[in-house]
Amino acid sequence: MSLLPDKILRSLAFALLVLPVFGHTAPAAIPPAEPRTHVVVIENMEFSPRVLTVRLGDTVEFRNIDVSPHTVTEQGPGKIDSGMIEEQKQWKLVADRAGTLRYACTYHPVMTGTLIVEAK
Ligand SMILES: [Cu+2]
Repeated sequence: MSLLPDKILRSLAFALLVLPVFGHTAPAAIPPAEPRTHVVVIENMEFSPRVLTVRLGDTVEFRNIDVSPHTVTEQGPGKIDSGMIEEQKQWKLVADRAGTLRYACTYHPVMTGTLIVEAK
């Protein structure tokens, strides 16, 4: 019986010394990726890249380095519209909706692009 308190003490020591270590070294869940910023260049009447895949929460910067203004305007029922992006200007879109966004330039409907937003 005289060993019992000793055992209890050892168990306590184990709990106090070892468990916190385990607590710190236990494999953590992979943290969600930090939001990123992607760039779509508008040049020579084209969006480049024409198809871009991003993750929910990412930012897409449309950078117009062309010689004329353009827009990024969602096709279909969507409402996303940059309005006029003048030469040497940019417009940023935060991807806050998962799915496929098809867009075109209002002034030049042949200019099209696709943004694929993946859920996290
Ligand atoms: Cu255009």
